[in-house]
Amino acid sequence: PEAPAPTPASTVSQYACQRRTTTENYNKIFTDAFEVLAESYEFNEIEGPCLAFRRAASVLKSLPWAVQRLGATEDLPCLGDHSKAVMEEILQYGRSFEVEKVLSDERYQTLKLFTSVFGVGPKTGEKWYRRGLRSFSDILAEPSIQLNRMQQSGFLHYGDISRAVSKAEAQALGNIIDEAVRAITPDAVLALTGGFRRGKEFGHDVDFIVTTTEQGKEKRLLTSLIDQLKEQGILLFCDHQASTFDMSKLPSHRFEAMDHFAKCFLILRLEGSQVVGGLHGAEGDGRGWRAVRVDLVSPPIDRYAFALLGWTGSRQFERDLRRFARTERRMLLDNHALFDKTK
Ligand code: 8DG
Ligand code: MN
Ligand code: MN
Repeated sequence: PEAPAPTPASTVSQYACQRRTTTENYNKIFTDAFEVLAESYEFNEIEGPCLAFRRAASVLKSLPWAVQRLGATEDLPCLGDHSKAVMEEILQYGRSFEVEKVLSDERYQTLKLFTSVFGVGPKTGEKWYRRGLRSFSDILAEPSIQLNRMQQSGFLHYGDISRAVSKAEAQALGNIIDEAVRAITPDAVLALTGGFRRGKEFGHDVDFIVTTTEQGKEKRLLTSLIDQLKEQGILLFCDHQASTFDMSKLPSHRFEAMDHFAKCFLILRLEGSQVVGGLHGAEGDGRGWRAVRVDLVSPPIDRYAFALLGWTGSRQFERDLRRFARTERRMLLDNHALFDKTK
């Protein structure tokens, strides 16, 4: 096949939402390094450089070619001196010493491990680290630690939910949820969103939007759906957050990472999934089912488009879409609405 026409670096937009990006990443060696550094800054609550490395990674991911010399990055946006220095190291030595230093750092390793548990964020991870805890057995043996319900499920299903979810598994879950919502109401609307909507082959969870064409009926739908899944015996964990959405309070002028729609963070039991020995022990071996993380969000139907757009991701794409709306169009975008600031 013919090689794709090279994208000139000077035409690459600073906004992720203005860049055509394939699912293939030709610059993984650099973007993996940037992600380690971004995460390390995140663990230390240093927001600027964290975002800068994530932005730089996003730019490199959009290129249909691999960067082979630093000169090729000259006209690319969002690559600062620090990013370029890391790339230079990798180009010259095949690895970055700064990244290796982070990877061998005990605090980074411990926070990375702790935050890999469902329900454990950087704050909790940090708290446990400061108390001298370094491993899961340290945590589970510490009598003064009260794990919340989410963290208990996180540990219980750790092996399964650390394992990537395949597209086939996402589709199987989609069928189960589709059948369940259609049993509740014939006017149900179900959409697969998140990474799988973007065409990814694997994900860390499966994200769905569920609603109905009848405005207002959606809140009962989510509750009924959870009851259905419980009756089927496949609900392993459920954290249900009721809607706090209020149309009259829009627009919200502050940047909001979270939206106000009813949603739930679930762990579901998926039958008949091919479970082979995974990275993290033999939890699933020979069992015929696996645990999967599922997110459901339930906006009223007149907010459907915004919810779908907001939950499709990626996080960087969403961030830049909002920044583009604000800076280039004088508009406010979030998961609820789009506002023209001049009107
Ligand atoms: P992955 O699961 O395959 O790792 O990737 P993903 O599907 O892109 O990530 P995600 O963490 O499942 O998030 C999907 C999108 O949903 C992402 O763009 C952020 C968006 N999102 C919201 N609100 C919330 C929220 O309250 N929690 C989470 N986890 N994601 C949210 O708009
Ligand atoms: Mn997802
Ligand atoms: Mn999700």
